[in-house]
Amino acid sequence: MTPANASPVSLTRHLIEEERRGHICADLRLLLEVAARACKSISVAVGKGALGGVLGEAEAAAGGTSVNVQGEAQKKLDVLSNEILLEANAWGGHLAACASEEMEHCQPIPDAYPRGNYLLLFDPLDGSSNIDVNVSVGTIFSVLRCPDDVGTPCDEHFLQPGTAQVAAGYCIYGPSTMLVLTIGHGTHAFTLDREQGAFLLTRKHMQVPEQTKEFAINMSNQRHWEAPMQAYVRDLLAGREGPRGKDFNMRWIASMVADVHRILTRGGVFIYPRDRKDPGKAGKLRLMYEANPMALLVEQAGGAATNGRDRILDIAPGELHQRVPVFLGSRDEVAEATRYHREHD
Ligand code: AFP
Ligand code: FBP
Repeated sequence: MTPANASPVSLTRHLIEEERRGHICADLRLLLEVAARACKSISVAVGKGALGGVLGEAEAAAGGTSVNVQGEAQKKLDVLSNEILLEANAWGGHLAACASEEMEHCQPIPDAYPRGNYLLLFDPLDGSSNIDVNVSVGTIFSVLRCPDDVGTPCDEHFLQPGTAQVAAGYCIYGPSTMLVLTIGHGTHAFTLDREQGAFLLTRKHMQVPEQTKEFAINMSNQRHWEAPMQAYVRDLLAGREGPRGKDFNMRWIASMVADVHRILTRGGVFIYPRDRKDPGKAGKLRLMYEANPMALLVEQAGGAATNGRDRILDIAPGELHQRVPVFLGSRDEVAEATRYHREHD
């Protein structure tokens, strides 16, 4: 039993206790500690802002703006955060390979270092359009087991459903820096104590309220949505006079980490639906780097996550950078949005 005046539990202690409970092995514990350390370095870079010379777009070697595998302009902090995560995770001996939203293919651990049994995926700096305007951004990560006897890991070894994740988390760089983590035994939040340089447990077993009156969606895309999505949002906007019988509020930060953090804290539904304007018409978000880790965190907090029809965590990925429609958050509201889509099919 923890005494009432006990000092706060650090991430290190939390992970050691989870290891004692048999929920993780030492290698996974060390991997998560390294990921958290990399997030601290990114937090320092983000926090310096203009003083660190890290704002603005990254330059390509050949001149002009650097673009990533998705064809999106890269910010200097996208590139820096990617390098920090790759470097921090290269030498620990617990990883076999990393895959990043910013890189076309996965990167096996260099031969100079021992190779471990895990695969790490990350979106190094999600919401990077917010960097230059000083609004919250974050890092999202997901951990999978590397299949046995694969030799040198390649992209196909990452193509596992979200249910196979052994850990997932994000770090939000906001007014405070917070790490939100699950290893499949609840979702817990740690706040960075900048004086100590340690993440301290500040919310154990986060719980997303089952119902909500708040939705998060980029309404400017409305004309590109399919019919059931149009109908669902029309009924939300109709408020208490409409079929839903209650008024809804809207929030959209354009930083998934920040929107999901709000939902884990006070409920809500986050939606990036199927969208005719995007390649493949599957919306903007990536299954492996954004949807899967966030879906696991939200489910572990009692919420739900679907692609409008089916559970996100059950989707069998076909490629590393696959996009997927995302509906996640308060359980009853995700069920309602999903019902509109299923009934339409
Ligand atoms: P960036 O990292 O390129 O800014 O993308 C962030 C994101 O994928 C996700 O965090 C947001 O929810 C979403 O984009 C916002 O997209 P819109 O700009 O289309 O609203
Ligand atoms: P609070 O300080 O009470 O949160 O109010 C903030 C605010 O005045 C503005 O910062 C913001 O633009 C606006 O409310 C948001 O209002 P709404 O809830 O109507 O979207």
